[in-house]
Amino acid sequence: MLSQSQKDHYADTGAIVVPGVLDEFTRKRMKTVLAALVEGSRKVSAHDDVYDLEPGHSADEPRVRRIKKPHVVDTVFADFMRSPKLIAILQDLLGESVRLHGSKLNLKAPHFGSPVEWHQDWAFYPHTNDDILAVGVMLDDTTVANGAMYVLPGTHKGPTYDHHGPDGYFCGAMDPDACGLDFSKAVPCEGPAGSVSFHHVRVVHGSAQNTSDQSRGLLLYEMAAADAFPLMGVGNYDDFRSRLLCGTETIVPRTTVVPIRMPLPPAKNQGSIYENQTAGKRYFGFVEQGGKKTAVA
Ligand SMILES: O=C(O)CCC(=O)C(=O)O
Repeated sequence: MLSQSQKDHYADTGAIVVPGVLDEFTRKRMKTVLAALVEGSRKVSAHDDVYDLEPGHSADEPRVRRIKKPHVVDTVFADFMRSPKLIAILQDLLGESVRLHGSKLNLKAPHFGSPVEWHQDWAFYPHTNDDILAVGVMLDDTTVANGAMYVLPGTHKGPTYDHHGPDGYFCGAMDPDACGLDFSKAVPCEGPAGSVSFHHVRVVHGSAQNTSDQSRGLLLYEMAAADAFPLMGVGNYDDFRSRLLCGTETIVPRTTVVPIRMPLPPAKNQGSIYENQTAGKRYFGFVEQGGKKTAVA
């Protein structure tokens, strides 16, 4: 459960980091499962239903940037999202009834882990109300050096920014020059391994390349109040219902006045946020090395 000041901080800024939510035993199990998955990626040469691969991935040097839907891939990830400690925090922030929208595990390997450009998750999956957040489980000690996610406090109360590229197609990234935001005010979500960040679906966030020699794993669960219905449709209704984690299901959406832009026409580069964002302008796509700006693929 959260204290009142933690709840207030989330309401004011759009994000909080709570240490010690993931126990050490489960974290080690997750790391073991993850190591086996990365090992298994040696047999894979293109993105598929499980793997999103870094540029330069090969059988000799496996480079995985995302495990897609980890809650479907291994029970350790499915079990943790139902753990009482996590559910209690979700109910504090979203209400009694909570449904999983989706999950992903973003990996940033030492020195080449891909950046994620500034965006709002809301631009990808608008709903009938915005009682939705992403849970970020830190599988490693997480610092700015190994690619901690940054959030721009208070932006969850502002507009929904344009996430379309110059060709008019959705690209999952804001134009850092046109949006008028001061990114120097962004705050990193840092914490020791086992900490968990919670960020509001509308808060602007992104993360830089991992320039350190420490890996950074971030297990993300997108969680919605059960009465928030996705405007792009529920897809398979049996699957939708099976993702209710606590409380009671409903077929009566709660609608609130929220700024919405649809992610349409769909991104030309499908597959993952990394693919979508290749069509947009880059902010994090450069690293400073020895005073020189170097483009990151
Ligand atoms: O991995 C990260 O640092 C950011 C993840 C994120 O924002 C996303 O995948 O939508």
